[in-house]
Amino acid sequence: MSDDVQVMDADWLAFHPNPKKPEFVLPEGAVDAHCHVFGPSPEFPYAPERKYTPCNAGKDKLFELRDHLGFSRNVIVQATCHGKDNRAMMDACRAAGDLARGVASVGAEITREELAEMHAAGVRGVRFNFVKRLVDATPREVFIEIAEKIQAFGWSIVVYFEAADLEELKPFLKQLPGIIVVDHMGRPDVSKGVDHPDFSHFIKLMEENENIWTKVTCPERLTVAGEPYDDVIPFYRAIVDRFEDRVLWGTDWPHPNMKSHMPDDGALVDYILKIARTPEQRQKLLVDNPMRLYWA
Ligand code: 0GY
Repeated sequence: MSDDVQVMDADWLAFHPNPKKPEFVLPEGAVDAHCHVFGPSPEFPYAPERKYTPCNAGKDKLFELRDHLGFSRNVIVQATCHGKDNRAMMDACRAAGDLARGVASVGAEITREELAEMHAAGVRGVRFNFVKRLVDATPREVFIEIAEKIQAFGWSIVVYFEAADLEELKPFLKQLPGIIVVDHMGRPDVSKGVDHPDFSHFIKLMEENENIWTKVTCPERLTVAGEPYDDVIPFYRAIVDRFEDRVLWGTDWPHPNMKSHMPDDGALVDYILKIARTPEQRQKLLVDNPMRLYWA
């Protein structure tokens, strides 16, 4: 497949072309702790095994957005469309210098030397993905092996799964060493309401395991009601109010796989005021927590 065809093949919406300037002035040193870079494909081709083809969204666009929104730093998370080829993410981290960190996808064959090279580029974590529409299943032993290998580097682990899979995954999550960051609060089904046992189980998991953090991200993915995503607010508040030292926030730019609605990233920043209601919570969510996890 030629690169041109790949881009023409993009099967999800392009990111917002001109996001608003947020009214919420972010605290000094704020970190966008969940975002991606895609391609550009002529330089960094997409993985043959990918489940979707994104539009190109390279590092220059990401850094432009960072500055426009008022963030100081990015944590660039490897997305499935690039598979285990972490070059685009690492290139962006290197270009940003100390202003970006990365989270990689690797296989059990990864060597200590390769991990050291990633560490030098700014990588500080790996991502384990369990979302069936995004990846083919990886045996748990492989993840355990990777988790053991990264301990020498002090990295953390990002896990992505959907609410329905939590019960089955729980014993495995408890086995993982170090800090575990759950993407998008484990993707609760917000139509079931904040008091549904599925979400209570997620809260309980965090209560019982102090090494488990979460990202209070992606209202545009979790909403059922649509903009302005008010139906997701109670979920975020339930987490931020209980675990203010273990939460992260990010734009999720360029919003992979959004097929019918593309959020305005400036409006997403304003939404933070609804989910972290005190200046202290916002300082922890946007600065102290990500700095402690990724820059310490
Ligand atoms: C996200 C969400 C998604 C995709 C990926 O790696 C990915 O492809 O993370 C999704 O489709 O829900 O976290 O960006």
